[in-house]
Amino acid sequence: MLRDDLQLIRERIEEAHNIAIFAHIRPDGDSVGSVLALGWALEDKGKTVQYISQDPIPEHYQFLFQYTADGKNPFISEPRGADCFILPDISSIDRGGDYFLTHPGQLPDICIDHHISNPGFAKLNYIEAESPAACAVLTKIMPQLGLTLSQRVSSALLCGIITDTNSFANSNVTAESLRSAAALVDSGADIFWICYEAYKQHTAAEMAYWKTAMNNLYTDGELMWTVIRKKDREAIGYESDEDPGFVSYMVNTEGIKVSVLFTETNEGYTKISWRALPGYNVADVALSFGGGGHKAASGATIKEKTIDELIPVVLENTKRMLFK
Ligand SMILES: [Mn+2]
Repeated sequence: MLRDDLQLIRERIEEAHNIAIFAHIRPDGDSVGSVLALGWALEDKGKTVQYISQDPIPEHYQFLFQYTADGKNPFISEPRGADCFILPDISSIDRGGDYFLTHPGQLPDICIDHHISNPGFAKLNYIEAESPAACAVLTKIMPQLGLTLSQRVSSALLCGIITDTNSFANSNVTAESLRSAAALVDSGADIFWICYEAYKQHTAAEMAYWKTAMNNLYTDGELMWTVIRKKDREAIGYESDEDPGFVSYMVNTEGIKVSVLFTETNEGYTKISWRALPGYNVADVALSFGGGGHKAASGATIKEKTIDELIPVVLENTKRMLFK
């Protein structure tokens, strides 16, 4: 069941005292925004909340921490003694990190998500695949869960919607998500400030990353790709293996329909990110490599082969599946 009764979800939340909310591995703005928004709204209801992220929170989203009670990062890496587990924006249980894999007796209680590939792995699921962000789903359903959209909750939710829609410019934007965003602005979210902090402001190291990405750029018909190796990132002082938006920039090149970014991660794995224009479904391609995502944006991480072994295989499969 992919869309359980919201009343059941509300009852499950109301009977809980100590709630752990999980960011997904390598959290993005929608993950951080949805965890903080849910957590703050639950704290406003008197609940004890644990904010869980196995991986560090990217600097771009740390501006939201100024809304925490002590102005500090509230995230810890593992839950302790929680009686309810909520996983927003998490499309499969392994995306929640190692905790559920190493505690097979613990099942997530509630998953609220927008990924079409989500199988409904929690006890209670609410998945809206047509929604552009988990934060957009939450904006709609939180009032029905008895949770209030305060100014800080609205700011976190708008951060998620803005980042997952590429500032309302992706093909996944719906009229409803625009209405949700407008409601959040009505509740006090500052759209300029959120866009600037989460999205526009970039570091000198990110500019050097773009230079590297440009240098490694290749085109084959309607397909464009680039490669970011670990040694390149080390040479320019770009420590994170998260892409600061280059894969989306590539797909907006005239004549290009699909872009692929190959990143050698800090662990030496290969992370592949696909972006596509409407009419091309890269979710299926990612799925064929054990990953997942959306029609227009998807990803996979592969440990078994080196980046140089993978590049020709991935490009060949991408072309075969999308440009028959
Ligand atoms: Mn999302």
